[in-house]
Amino acid sequence: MLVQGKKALIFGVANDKSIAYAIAKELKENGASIALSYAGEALKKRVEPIHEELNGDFLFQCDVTDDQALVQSAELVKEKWGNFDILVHSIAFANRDDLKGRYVDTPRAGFHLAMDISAYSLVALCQAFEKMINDHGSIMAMTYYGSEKVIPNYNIMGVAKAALETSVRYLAMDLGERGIRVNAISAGPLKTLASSGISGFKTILSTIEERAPLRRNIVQEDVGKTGLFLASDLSLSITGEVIHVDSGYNIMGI
Ligand code: NAD
Ligand code: IMJ
Repeated sequence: MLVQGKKALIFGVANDKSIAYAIAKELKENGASIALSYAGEALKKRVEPIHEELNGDFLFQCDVTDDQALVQSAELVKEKWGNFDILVHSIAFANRDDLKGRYVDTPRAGFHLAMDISAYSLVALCQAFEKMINDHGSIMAMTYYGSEKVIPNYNIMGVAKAALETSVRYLAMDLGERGIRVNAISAGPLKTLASSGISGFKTILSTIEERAPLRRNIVQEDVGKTGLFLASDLSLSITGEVIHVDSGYNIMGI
C-alpha cells in the first residue's frame, strides 16, 4: 500500500477513459482517500458513478477559470479534510477551431483561453491549496510531447503545455521549501474525450507502434501507475521533472 492513509484531491475526471480516473483508481487501490472535482454541472452525472465506484470521500464542482469557485473549493476541502497530501491536475482545454489548421492563425482570445485553462490553472490550484497541502506532499500535472516538438494540429495546446512544464519547474522551486514536490507526466496518445475527433489520431497511434522503442501504444493504467509512483514516497527526491510515459517514443531522432 504505497499511499496508505494519504488524501488525494483529483481534478479532471470526465469519464472512465480519463487519465485522472486511471490515477484516482490506482491511488484508491493503494490505500489513499480520494476526492474528485469536475468542471461543470453537465459532467456531474458522469462523475457521480465514478465517485461511487471508487468510494470517494466527497465530490465537488470547480471550474478552474473561476476565482470564486477556487476559493469555495478550498473552503470545502478545508472543512472536509483540513489538509491533504496529493493534488492531481489533469485539465486541458482549447477551442476546437484552434486545434486545426495553421498555428499562425490562432486568435488572441483562443490563445488566452487555452493558456488560462491548461497552464495557469496549475498555478491557481497551487495558490488555492498550498496552505492545506502537507509537508512532503506531491503535486502532478499531465502534459504531451507536442510541447517539445511540432505535432500537427496540437498548435496552441503545444504552447500551453510548454508553459505548464516550465511552470512545474518554478512551482517545484517555491514549494520545495516545504518538501512539496511538483512533477509532470508526459503521456503518449490515449483515446479519451480530449483526443476524440482529432484528425490524424489513428495515424499517430500506428506510427508509435512502428517506431517507438517498445513498439506499442500506452494504456491509461500505465499513466495511473506512474501517478502512483509520483504520489508515493518512492519518488521522494524527484521534483520539477517531466516523466515520459510514451513507450520511449520521445527519444527517437528519426
Ligand atoms: P479528459 O477529457 O478526460 O480530461 C480533460 C479534463 O479537463 C476533463 O475532465 C474536463 O472537464 C477538464 N476541464 C476542461 N476545462 C476545465 C475547466 N475550465 N475547469 C476544470 N476542469 C476542466 O481527457 P484526458 O485525455 O484524460 O486529459 C487529461 C489531461 O491529460 C489533459 O491535461 C491532457 O492535455 C493530458 N494528456 C492527454 C493525452 C491524450 O492523448 N489523451 C496525452 C497526454 C496528455
Ligand atoms: C489534441 C489536438 C491535436 C492533436 C492531438 C491532441 N494529439 C493528441 C491530443 C496528437 C494526443 C490530445 N491531447 C494530448 C490533449 O492535450 C488534448 C487537449 C484538448 C482537446 C480538446 C478537444 C475538444 C475541444 N477542446 C480541446 N482542448 C484541448 O473542444
